[in-house]
Amino acid sequence: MNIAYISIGSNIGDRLHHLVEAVRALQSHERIEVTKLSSIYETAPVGYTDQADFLNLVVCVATSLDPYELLAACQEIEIGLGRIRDIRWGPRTADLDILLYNNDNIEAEKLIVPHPRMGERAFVLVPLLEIAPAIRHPVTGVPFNVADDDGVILWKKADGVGRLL
Ligand code: A4P
Ligand code: MG
Repeated sequence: MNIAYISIGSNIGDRLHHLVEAVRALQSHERIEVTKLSSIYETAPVGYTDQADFLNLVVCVATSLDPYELLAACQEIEIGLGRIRDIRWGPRTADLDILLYNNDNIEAEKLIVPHPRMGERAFVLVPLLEIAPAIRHPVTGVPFNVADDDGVILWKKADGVGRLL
């Protein structure tokens, strides 16, 4: 079984509903099991800043899918939740990014793992470190740490995968 961490963000409409539906869709995939779920954080937009605040969380999954199959599953879930890609880094109903997949280092055209921007993003690192406090960068071996958690506020404390769904 493979272990992956996935970051989920939403900043359009009923953000909590979109996160819950995304986690539910992952959990209901026959080759994915959600094993850990972080708290939900409300986060100021990074990159393209003229947009609403996000809700973000991170899940840990156990999966028999390979990384490309997992990416395809994530993209199907995004589409199912009505995601339309227009502005890069822009508003979205649900964005699922693969942060880590085992200790793999993947640099393909469609998939880069570890996610290239994860180390600078408090909206990824705060929830990731909540569920995986000892995690290290698989290539450098350096532990991840949050330099600045400004703009990341605890919004709903984690109470288990079963309770959220
Ligand atoms: N892709 C490459 N590597 C990966 C990966 N590890 N996981 C490719 C998922 N996708 C990966 O993504 C564009 C392409 O990235 C995909 O087709 C896939 O083949 P996208 O989801 O279509 O577009 P995007 O999300 O706008 O771009 P990207 O680069 O994923 O954006 P980011 O860097 O994820 O930024 N601020 C807050 N507070 N919270 C957020 O959640 N999210 C973003 C999105 C910006 N600012 C944010 C948040
Ligand atoms: Mg994305």
